[in-house]
Amino acid sequence: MSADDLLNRETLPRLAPGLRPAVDPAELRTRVVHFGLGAFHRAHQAVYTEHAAARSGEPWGIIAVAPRSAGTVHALRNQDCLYSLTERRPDGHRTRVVGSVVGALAMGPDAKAVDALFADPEVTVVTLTVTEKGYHRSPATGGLDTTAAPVAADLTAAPGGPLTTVVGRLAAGLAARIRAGAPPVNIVSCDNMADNGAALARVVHDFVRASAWPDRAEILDRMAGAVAFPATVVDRIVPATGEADRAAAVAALGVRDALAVTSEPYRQWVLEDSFIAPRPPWELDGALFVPDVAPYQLTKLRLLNGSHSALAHLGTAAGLTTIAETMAADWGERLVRALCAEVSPTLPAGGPDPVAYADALVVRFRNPAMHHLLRQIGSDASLKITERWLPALRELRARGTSTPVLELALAAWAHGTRRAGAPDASPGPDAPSDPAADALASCWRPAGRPLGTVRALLRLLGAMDLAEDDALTTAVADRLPALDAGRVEI
Ligand code: CS2
Repeated sequence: MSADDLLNRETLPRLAPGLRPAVDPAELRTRVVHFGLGAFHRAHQAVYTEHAAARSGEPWGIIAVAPRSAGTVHALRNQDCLYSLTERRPDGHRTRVVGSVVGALAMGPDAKAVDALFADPEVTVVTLTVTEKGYHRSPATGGLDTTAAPVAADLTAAPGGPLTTVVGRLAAGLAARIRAGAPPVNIVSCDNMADNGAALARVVHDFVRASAWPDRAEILDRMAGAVAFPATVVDRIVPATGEADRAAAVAALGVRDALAVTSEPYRQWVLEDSFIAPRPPWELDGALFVPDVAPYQLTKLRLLNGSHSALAHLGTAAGLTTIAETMAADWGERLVRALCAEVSPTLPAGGPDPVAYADALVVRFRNPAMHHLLRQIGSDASLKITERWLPALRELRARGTSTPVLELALAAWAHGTRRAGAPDASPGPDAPSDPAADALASCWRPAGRPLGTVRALLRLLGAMDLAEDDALTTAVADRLPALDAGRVEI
């Protein structure tokens, strides 16, 4: 065996036993369909499913569907869907191959095969990691934005015609499953949104309602008893894989792995106990099933993701590149603790203790073995900060509580929207990306009116109320000059 060989089922038996998967992929059956083939799924749900199968002896295998990236599908197939996961600890790392993915499909080109999966009675779980933008929610209503070009195109697609949105794909697949009388199915959102189950149910229902299907009313009616949308909280820090990570995987495995992923050692999955159909016994691998995930979800979104985004935007303004670098700066740890303290009064009872949670965050973010780019976290911010910062900001301001840390974070984000899109300062290759980048940049015209810009930016996020809050917008605008000079003042 040499480093020229590729990881696949043929080379797998030659790997040291400790590197091999917990299951024999040949013994698994397709019972879970996952949309979104990214590193996060491979380092999180795929691991829980692998352990659930290994510990229960039940053959839960995953077919992963890539909404867009046919390249990843090709690469996975080349490796018989095997890939390695390297857990990076401050004191070293541990690599092993994950074996729960048994097939990979590209949503467009493999539409027929995806249809067949929805009709398959053995498939009782569909999971999703498609990021906030995959839901096409209207910032104003939270419902499906039927005016978004890809959604509008899917709504008018001929029956059986190509669909490009995951929401449209799910709605069509579920409708076909219901028409065929196949058994109930669980649709599990694993994206970082409050009440993600209900958010997904809403856009799928909205799609059916807006469709031209003659039986749409009946489908909506029957969906209630045939489809569950449990809410879930997923947690694991998974930086995008870089060249150094791939090289480390070759060194550990002795074979090439184009799909290597790396993560922190920590992982957590909390799920609403409202499944309607068989599912992998993820609890055998530590997943928590609870009646209400909200306390966990809001703690995770507002403290972890909230401080992640704040570090990303402030760190970018200060010219830094990674989370570990922000934590090495004199303001990093203070920022995390101050943001957690500011926001924690908005968290419902019943979740983790916020002070212990902040302590744990500091340790996780400090992990020097992780190379987590601020660019990755700062991207799509117009969709992320509406989940991570604005609801807490709103609640605190309604109570008359001061919000200096969230104001600073908002100022850093606003600062970056100018840099990211202004015609006179075109974004560098390392600038975070955002689907709304052009609209955000246009809020900076005419130049020289930061207060008006801050208001316009908030309006663009659908936060009309916050845009009208003069004390808030003034405080945010007042923070801009220091950030323009690369200073983080906390
Ligand atoms: C991060 C998350 O990229 C981001 O926006 O905040 O991916 C974060 O690493 C995970 O949610 C941690 O569970």
